[in-house]
Amino acid sequence: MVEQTEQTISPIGRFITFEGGEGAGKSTQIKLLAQRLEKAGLQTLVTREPGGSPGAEVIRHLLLSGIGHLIGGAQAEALLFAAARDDHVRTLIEPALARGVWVLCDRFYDSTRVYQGKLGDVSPALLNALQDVTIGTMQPDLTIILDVPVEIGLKRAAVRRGTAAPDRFEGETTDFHRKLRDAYRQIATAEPGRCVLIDADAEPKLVADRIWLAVQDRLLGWPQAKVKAGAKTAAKAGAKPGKAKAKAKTA
Ligand code: Z5A
Repeated sequence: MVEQTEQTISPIGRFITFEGGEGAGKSTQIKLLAQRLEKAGLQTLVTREPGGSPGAEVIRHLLLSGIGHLIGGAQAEALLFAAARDDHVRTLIEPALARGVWVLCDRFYDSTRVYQGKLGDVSPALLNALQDVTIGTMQPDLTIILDVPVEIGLKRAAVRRGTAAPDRFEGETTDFHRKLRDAYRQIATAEPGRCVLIDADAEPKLVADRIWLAVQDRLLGWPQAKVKAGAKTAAKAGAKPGKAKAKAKTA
């Protein structure tokens, strides 16, 4: 079961998703951001996809074993990811946001769009239908896309894996991972209001600082973010949970 932390009191819940290719550093950075938010007096919950809720964690095991792919290719996987997401959103994410918690999620629907859509050729019509059923009009307030050169990400992932066998997704080719990176960069370009592309090819502390500036700038409305980052965009505080609209920014 994924680590979940809930600490202090938050006035407004926010939904932040982390995306990126293999070894981009999502798990590392999500924990660092949670620590900073808690220090700022905000209540956080760290979760992940696939998984996050007890039902979705069961489906995670199926997906990472490769069974979904074996029985029906990328389309069957898309259905399984959607089933897991439905449980995760209904039982964990929405209730937490309603309580004013800041929810930080390691991967969300952009992963389906990239892995099953762009790379797996599942039709946009099916993906849109699944999205309607699982999340409706709910959207992350902010999506942090961590960007690293493929070779570096794969090297990091190999070090972390050690002698364990690669899972269904880790076993893909370098070409697959290159296309993955391109697809994420395209999402960042197409949806600058929701997404921020972060250069994650740096020391973890430096990457964490870049993320923190983006969060301050877009969700907390702290002016020092603009000063330190030399950022051009204004923060958009006060939007409804799950509905924030901020301007484009790349860090
Ligand atoms: N998937 C999908 O197909 N469709 C969907 O809808 C969803 C998911 C939701 C889940 O894998 C798989 O499911 C995923 C996509 C697919 N497949 N892949 N690949 P997962 O949950 O098991 O793992 P992941 O999400 O892919 O995580 P990851 O890429 O393996 O790792 P990461 O979270 O991005 O990185 P990390 O664990 O923080 O760091 C990796 C290592 O690098 C670790 O040893 C760190 O200490 C090190 N690290 C981290 N940051 C740095 C920096 N800055 N410098 C140096 N070293 C670092």
